[in-house]
Amino acid sequence: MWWMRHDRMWNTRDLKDRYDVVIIGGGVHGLATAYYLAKRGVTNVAVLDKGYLGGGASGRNTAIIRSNYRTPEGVTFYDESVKLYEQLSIELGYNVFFSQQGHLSTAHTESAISGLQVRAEVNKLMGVDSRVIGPEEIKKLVPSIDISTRPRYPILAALYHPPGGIIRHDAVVWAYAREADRLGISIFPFTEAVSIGRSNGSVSSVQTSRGEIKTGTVVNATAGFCSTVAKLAGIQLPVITHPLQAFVTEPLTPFLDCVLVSATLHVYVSQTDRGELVIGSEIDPYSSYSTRSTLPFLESTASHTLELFPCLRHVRVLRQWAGICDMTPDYSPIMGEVPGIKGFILDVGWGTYGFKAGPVAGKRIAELIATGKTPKVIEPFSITRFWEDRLVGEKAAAAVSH
Ligand code: PYC
Repeated sequence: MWWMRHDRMWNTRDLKDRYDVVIIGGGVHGLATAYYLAKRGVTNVAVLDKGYLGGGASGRNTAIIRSNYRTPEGVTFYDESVKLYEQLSIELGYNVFFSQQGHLSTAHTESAISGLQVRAEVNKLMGVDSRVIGPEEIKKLVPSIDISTRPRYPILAALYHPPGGIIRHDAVVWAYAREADRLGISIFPFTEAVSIGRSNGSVSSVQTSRGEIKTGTVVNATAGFCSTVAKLAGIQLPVITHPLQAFVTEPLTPFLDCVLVSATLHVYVSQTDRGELVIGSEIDPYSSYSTRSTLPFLESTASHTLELFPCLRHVRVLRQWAGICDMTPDYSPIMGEVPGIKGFILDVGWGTYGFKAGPVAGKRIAELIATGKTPKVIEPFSITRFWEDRLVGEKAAAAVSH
């Protein structure tokens, strides 16, 4: 009977001693890259992950999708990702529950309003739907929000971005993995890269916990661990890893169908299809690879949430967790080949905004590998920008990580 079949989402294969491409990192970025490579006919590809698929940043983020960035480069890039996400359930034949319920970034000071106005104008110029709205319109979109003058920082305005929303992040990872596998990609969870070989200015091999692989192309898609993996190839990245924490409440009757972000209060809130509230804050202020949760985070984030939604004061917290984020100095990612090391390709520096970029990053890194040409949309994010003095400053648009 078809409903009792337990087909595996992806197969277990033997590790070969040579692949055309080795992707380190089995999260949304690595798996999307593999899928788009396979669509281009490049299938002799191994995806390695030291843990289970999607067990790093892909399974720990708060699943917010948006393209309301601050720079033209950022807006163009993330807009392509939103468009790919819109088609993903159909393209991969798997419901990823993308709910484009709209995204609100509130302003609680005059200077924050100016910042949102700049973003709205850049968004509009690049064809992205965003506008600044006042408290009355915010209240219509989110009736339970407190727009009174009671809070210490009352809400003055918000950037409203209708295409933004939330998604089921596990479903995205599984869908990419399943389709990549079907198209012939080899996926190896619990397989750690322990060293990367170089010869004559190129990468030449990856030593793994299960044996050596010869290859001419290695993709580093390891998010919070990207600098440790880059070090295996002898490269130091301008990246510092910080923990980012979040928590989820008990399920509530649906009352919030808009993602709400307050950079001033360092909090973002959304409600899942199951009714739970997913709530997060800024990165922890210290560098660490720890994924432990802390009580001070929970206390401060919960109290800031109550400034926005006093009606939640009796709601119980179900669980909290942490991920780790690879922060760059300009809050933009680093993508492309490393000059001087042929075949070593970076897809890193994703900070607190990596999940929303998975499809576009995967598609464009695959294009770079398949054609040997850097696609225009990722050109601004080359590592060379750090010594060519052309940063892509996105700090003002990073939900709350500052
Ligand atoms: O950039 O939208 C964002 C975000 C939300 C949570 C962490 N980052």
